[in-house]
Amino acid sequence: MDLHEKIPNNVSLSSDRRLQRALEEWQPHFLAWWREMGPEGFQDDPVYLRTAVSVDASGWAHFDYVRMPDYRWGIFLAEPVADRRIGFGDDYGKPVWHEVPGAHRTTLRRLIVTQGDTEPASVEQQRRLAASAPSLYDLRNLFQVNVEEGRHLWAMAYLLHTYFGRDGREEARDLLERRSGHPDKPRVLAAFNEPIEDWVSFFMFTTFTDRDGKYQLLALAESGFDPLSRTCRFMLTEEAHHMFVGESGVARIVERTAECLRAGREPRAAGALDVGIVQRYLNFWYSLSLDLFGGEVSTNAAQFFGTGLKGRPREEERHQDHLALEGVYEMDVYDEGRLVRRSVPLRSAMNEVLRDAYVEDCQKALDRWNRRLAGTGAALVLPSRRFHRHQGTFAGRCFDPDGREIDAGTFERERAAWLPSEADRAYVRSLGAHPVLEPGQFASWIAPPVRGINHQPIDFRYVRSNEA
Ligand code: BYC
Ligand code: FE
Ligand code: FE
Repeated sequence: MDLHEKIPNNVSLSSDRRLQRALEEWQPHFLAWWREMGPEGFQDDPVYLRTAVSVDASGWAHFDYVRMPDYRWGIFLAEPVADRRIGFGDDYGKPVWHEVPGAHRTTLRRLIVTQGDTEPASVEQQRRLAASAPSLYDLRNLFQVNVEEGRHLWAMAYLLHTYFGRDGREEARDLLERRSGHPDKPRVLAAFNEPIEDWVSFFMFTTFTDRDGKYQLLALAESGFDPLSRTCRFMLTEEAHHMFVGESGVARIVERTAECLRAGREPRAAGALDVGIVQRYLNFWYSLSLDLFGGEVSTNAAQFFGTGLKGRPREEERHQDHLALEGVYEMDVYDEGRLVRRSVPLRSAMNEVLRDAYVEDCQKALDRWNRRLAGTGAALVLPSRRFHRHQGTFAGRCFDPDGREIDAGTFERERAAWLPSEADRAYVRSLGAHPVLEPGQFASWIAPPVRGINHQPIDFRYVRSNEA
């Protein structure tokens, strides 16, 4: 582990002078991007952050105060697996690639760029949230997520620089040029161009959109291109915390709501959120996140699988047939305007296979939230996968949250019942008009966490702001 290098890494960067120079050239551009597009405010305040110091499962993290621009962003790959073999697709059983196979170069680069693009995008989306932070604890968690997404960007920039020559360098620069929501140079995937202007959105995003990240990373961790696999395996260890932030954030919101309901109080009268508004934010971010899996039937997905570049989560344990040439997936798709049942060749249905695993995982999060609501008569539900979709076979049509097709006029009339309205957003904004920055204090709409970070007390000074 070279932790004291300019770029901390476990890839022996110092033995490859050319690569080291290229990355040291990219680094100031990254820092300039962070200054411009990273969190607004608090850049000079010490934040109690976790930094990667080793890649083994037993305690890779080190906690200390650090100013965000001084964060030790580095390049960390999970340890190699000896004699690893390609686990699926046409090259099943052959040794994994340590260099980019020429025939798959463009496809692979595109996958890496798509993954890499989401990381800085999320930082950009979340950059104004500090001004409405519900507590120092939450502020710190936001910044932790932000610096780690920054590190995920480093991970993909490393692959582009190391394995894709000149065009890789250009792609790595472009990752710092696109901007979330920008009319001329937007981020690649739709959900990453949506603003995240309040903390309810932030917690829903880290629950649902970071969870897409988990599933995409699980699929890429299976890749026959070993450097990508190792990179994604280590990223997954960081991803778990992002989903914890989201899921526990919503759980704490719901906790407050449930307290009000049990006491026979209207949640809004106590400065909390009613179940309806939580459900509408959930509907919005869940449906956008479903879109991130791509079309139900996809030749791209078939190609990713066939070429051994992107597999299914835990391919070896979960599946017997690693070629997936014979199986079919039964699904409803639109054909000439009519919904019909189709047997889709399994390889072309890989996006849906991944989406299935994701939906199941999301349902578990909802079950945990609903336990907090027990006894109140209220519950949260996942809307139908058809609801509010912009990619795939259901895009361009209207469905209610139960999945019944409706006409566009009905959808528009019901929109405010199903998706966050301007009034909802205004209400949530009003709750965050002032940040709560006193240690141990929490905004009215969110319960304190059960415990602090890294065994620290809940009223710990997680961000040492406003200090001389
Ligand atoms: N928005 O064959 P199709 C994360 C495009 S999140 C806009 O149906 P495919 C994170 C598609 O590119 C994980 N465009 O889909 C989370 C294609 O374009 P072309 C990110 C979309 O290609 C929180 C066309 O539609 N990682 O890490 O099988 C914070 C038809 O596509 C969208 C990855 O995504 C969309 N939602 O699947 C921070 C992994 N969906 O070819 C980080 C890498 C589809 O017609 N990416 N399109 O020009 C992939 O594996 C695939 O590109 C996708 C799309 C799964 C995204
Ligand atoms: Fe990430
Ligand atoms: Fe993440």
